[in-house]
Amino acid sequence: MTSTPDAAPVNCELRGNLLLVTVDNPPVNALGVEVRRGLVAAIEAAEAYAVAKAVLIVGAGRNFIAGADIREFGKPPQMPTLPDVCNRIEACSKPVIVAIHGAALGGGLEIALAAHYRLAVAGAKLGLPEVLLGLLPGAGGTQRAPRLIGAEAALSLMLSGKHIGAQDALKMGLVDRVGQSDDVLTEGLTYAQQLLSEHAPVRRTRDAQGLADTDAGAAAIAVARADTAKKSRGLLSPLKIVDCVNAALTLPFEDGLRFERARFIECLDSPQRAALVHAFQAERQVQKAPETRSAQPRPIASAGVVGGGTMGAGIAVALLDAGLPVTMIERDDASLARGRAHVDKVYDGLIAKGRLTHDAKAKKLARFAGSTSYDALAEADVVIEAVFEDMAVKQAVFAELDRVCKPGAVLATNTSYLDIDAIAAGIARPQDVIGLHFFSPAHVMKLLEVVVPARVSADVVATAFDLAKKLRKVPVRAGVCDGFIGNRMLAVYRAAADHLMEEGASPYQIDKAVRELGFPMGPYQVIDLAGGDIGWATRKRRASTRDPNARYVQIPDRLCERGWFGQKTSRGFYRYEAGQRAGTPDPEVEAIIDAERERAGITPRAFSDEQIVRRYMAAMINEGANVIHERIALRPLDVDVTLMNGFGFPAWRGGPMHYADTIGLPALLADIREFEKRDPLFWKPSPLLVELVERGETFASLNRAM
Ligand code: 3H9
Repeated sequence: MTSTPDAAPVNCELRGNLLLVTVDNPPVNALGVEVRRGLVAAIEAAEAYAVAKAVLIVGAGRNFIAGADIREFGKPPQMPTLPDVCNRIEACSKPVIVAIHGAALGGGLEIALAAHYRLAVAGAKLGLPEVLLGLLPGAGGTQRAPRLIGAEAALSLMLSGKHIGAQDALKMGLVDRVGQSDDVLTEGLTYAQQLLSEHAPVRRTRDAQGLADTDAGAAAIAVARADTAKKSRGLLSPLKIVDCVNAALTLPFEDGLRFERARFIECLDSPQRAALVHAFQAERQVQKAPETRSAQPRPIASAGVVGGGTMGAGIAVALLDAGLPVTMIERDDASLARGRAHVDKVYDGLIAKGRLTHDAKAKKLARFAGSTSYDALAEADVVIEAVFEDMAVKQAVFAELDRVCKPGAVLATNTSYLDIDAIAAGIARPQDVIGLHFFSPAHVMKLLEVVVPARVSADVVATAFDLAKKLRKVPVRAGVCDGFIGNRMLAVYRAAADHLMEEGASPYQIDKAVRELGFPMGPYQVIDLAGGDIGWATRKRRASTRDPNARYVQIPDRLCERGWFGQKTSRGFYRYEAGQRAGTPDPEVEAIIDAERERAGITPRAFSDEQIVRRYMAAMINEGANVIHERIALRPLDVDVTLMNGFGFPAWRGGPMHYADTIGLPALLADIREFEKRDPLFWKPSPLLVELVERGETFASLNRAM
């Protein structure tokens, strides 16, 4: 079905003895106030027309209904509310049938649950993903879903936020029928006529018996409660979902609805909801880089990867998973064999976890080829270089690519910090050179920094965004500078952590404070995981260009000099017992830190966790502001998406720039000015932060303005 631009958001049409109600609110038929009013009016009309014997609700365009309109959250409520709409549908005295195609999510599925009969066609995606937005299904979903499909299945849907297909929904009892074809209107009309001819009665989900076995319900709730307490650290809505299902089990329907409404409003008003909705919207905004509007992407049907190390292999897997044929180049047979082995290992890991079959692996690998000759890349549409991080090595690779690749091929580098303008300048086609900065493991991590050098043509940038979509990555447009967006910020906030450590906080306290903020790991756990030798090599390489007046904390070097590189050597900032990934604090490390403090002439002092977090976050945000100020990132939201998708920043805090707005920019600037008194070289307030404070504005105002 297609939608017309000025159509009313809900259209009613009599089709014989059936009232056909079409929700038509592009792009995703969200349940904004006009749609809610339209749906109530449609039900009233159905009640009023004697000729209408039943109601069929469908969605126009690509989806049934994607849920409540998230743009209305945080604004004054407008009547009718979505629970009112669902209740009105359920109360209708004539059978209400929904026919679902595309997304029936959140409030969209709640509309379906309130209807009396449900059909879905192949390709339908059903789910209650509110939890991912810091919410719970608040239009009766927590009360109706368990009654319809039982507490366990309902909890699983609501706590995971996952989408399920039509067949699974049928098995679960979420829908009554799966259409024979994907023509949702025809399927819906046929089903409705059949129900009418059978004199099918009005059948209300509130009366369904999914919770009749109260022992099974109570057991599912107990398991979910224990699991949620463990897994959903810091999150507000998951436990409330469990409470609501408990209410469904223990309270009459109307009371359960009231209970749900109160919990929903608590979630709606929480900063977590604001942060998670920001994260959702920001992830969509980053896809719309200026070049994606001004230029057409080049076609990408085949890819090459230069380098078969961990990064190259991960990138190859990401490309293979996107269905592309991939050619890997290595300098000799032994290196190529290692590259293949890396790719194999990734897939074997998935097979071991039951996420991939041997057959599927074989099919993917049938598209994988390796060569020691660059000539094998002659037909590739895109080549991604992932060789050793050294300018001369990279330039040599690009000279080869320039020699062998066909005109128009996109030539990408996966460098983490080298000057891509310099790489591009070395060859005859700088307009084709771009940065595609993947994060390790490259086939898993969602973030892809699309680094845009000065001379690249717009269609190459558009191609990079198009490729990111194929790879199911979240692309963020970044400018060229040392470390681009993410690693540049990381260098600064890690340095701030080192300063704290040298001044008296233990790495264990810093890690704990950062974890409590919501990060999965603290900075020293991350170093131990990645390998301390990586940062050490970079520090040594940069030693000659470092500002001799800048503060340099030597503690990490002292550990590396002992060969303590982290998990892989069983010692780093932590000690790791054989086979254990969790480390334990190491008194010898603490002694080394003490000695270093003494050598640096620092008398250690105590820090509270709050002081640690304030300083750590101030460093991160200040550098984020610099990155925006220098146009390395387009907007604050690009920084947020980068940190959330590549650096473990908790989505429920919305990224560092959103977080900065929540704590207030004047307070943040005051902190930075205070730190500046002790270390003016490190702590220079970002001009953008100063400007925003002077104007009384927020980072969010910049997201809106651009
Ligand atoms: C809820 O329902 C609460 C209720 O329980 C209780 C209430 C009382 N509202 O993702 P796309 C926009 S909470 C407004 O790129 P796709 C989106 O921002 C809601 N706008 O497309 C984008 O805008 P733009 C529970 C929305 O095809 C455009 O649509 N529902 C909404 O890749 C296209 O989006 C959810 O959490 C919305 N609800 O994927 C579902 N959804 O063009 C959230 C999307 O300006 N939505 N937009 O950038 C999705 O998961 C995906 O959008 C969907 C389509 C799968 C539907």
